[in-house]
Amino acid sequence: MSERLKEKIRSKKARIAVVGLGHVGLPTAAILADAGYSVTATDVKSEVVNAISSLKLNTQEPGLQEMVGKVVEAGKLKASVDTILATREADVVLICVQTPVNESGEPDLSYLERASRHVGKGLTKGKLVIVASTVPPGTVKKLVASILKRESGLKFGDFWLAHCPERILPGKTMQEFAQNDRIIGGFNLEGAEIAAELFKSVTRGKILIADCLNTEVAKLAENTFRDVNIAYANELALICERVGADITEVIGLANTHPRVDIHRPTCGVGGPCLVKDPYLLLHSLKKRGYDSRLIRSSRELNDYMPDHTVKLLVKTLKKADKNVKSSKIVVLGTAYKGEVGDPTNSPAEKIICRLMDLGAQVVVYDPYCKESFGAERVEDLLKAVDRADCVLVTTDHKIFEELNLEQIKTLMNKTPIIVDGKRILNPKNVENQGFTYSGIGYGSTQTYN
Ligand code: SAJ
Repeated sequence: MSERLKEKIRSKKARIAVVGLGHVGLPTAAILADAGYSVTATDVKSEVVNAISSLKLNTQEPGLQEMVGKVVEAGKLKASVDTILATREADVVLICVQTPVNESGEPDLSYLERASRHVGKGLTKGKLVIVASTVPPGTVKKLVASILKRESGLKFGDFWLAHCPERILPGKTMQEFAQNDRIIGGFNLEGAEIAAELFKSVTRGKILIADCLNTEVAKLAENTFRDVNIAYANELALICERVGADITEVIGLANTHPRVDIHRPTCGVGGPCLVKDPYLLLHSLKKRGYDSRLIRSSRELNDYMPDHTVKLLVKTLKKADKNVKSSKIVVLGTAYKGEVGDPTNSPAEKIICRLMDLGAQVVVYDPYCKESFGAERVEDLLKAVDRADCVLVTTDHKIFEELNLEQIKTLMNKTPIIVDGKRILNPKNVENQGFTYSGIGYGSTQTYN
């Protein structure tokens, strides 16, 4: 039976359903359709489905809009709200739904449960189900497998189940999907091998097969590694501020060691993944009577950085005899990271709210992201900085690295200040242009660049 499905996949005759059309599901559906498969993309939100059918996508992902247009017009991709029917007609089903955590850091697997129920109702013998979502350890073998069995009435062996977590970087999704190595976890080996056939047809990267428990933990390890690494960079930044060193130079020097790769410090970690994936792991550990102090304290330190940034800004204003209450502050960037328009968990939210609580006049400028978190949003940078006391960089969009400081200075109030929350500006350049420069991890006045 598995050979027949593998052959259908190899010949691109396999019909595919992709469930959940967020920043992973939609590119997945488009890329599989572009590879030649007939794909039905489903989502419970009719507005998401209509946006695809009418080609009115709300995405800034480079290349995605064009690819969706191409495959929809070619009839290779269609969108629907009916996951049960899509599953019934499919040979392979990919579940790409979100796995958020709630305020108290508990996983909210309701989206995955609902998707699994719908897939289960449409599941018949001989299909492969792949979970692409990032999940707590044991979720695929326990939660998903049991829902699929219950809803379909099938037993193991009648269908296959695998886990293939995404590693795509929003902003580079289309090329990363095609080039990254993939880890594929099988409920059993046969399921992993069939899933490998599918991904072989759409990626140039290596395909690594393992048990799905190991791939669940590996995916969480990847993102908690990044969060811990960023927390370490932030810890070093706080140290540099106190010892009078410059974190950017310190990391630049340390990373010349062949086996050191320290990430970049930040005014805060945002995005859909790094802020919640550690809690998917921590929560499952708590149930097992263990707490990872390292992962938890790293998350807490990263969550502290927006507060630290506000403290730094207030201190810098004070040094220039300015009071935050009567200051106009321009926040550059509400997207959670550079070159994207997504404000999900952006550190700018906490920073803007705090500054407004302190009585500052806050204006926001971000050409990628419409969100302003309650502050005034200005479409034009020069209007934003007009009569401003301080410019605060909170997103590392490339255009913020090339600010026309000379022009900006003429528009700002006297003793203009720049606070660099992403360390994307050169302190000496900024100071030579007549600004007071302050930044995360910038304690040094002895920089030589
Ligand atoms: N950040 C730093 N310093 C760094 C790197 C990142 O402060 O050195 C900040 C960013 O500014 C951002 C946050 O961390 O606020 C997360 O950024 P990120 O570059 O890690 O990217 P994400 O959150 O978009 O993570 C995505 C995730 N993939 C998907 O959502 C499909 C995640 O699962 C991936 O592991 C990650 O890309 C990746 O690096 O591939």
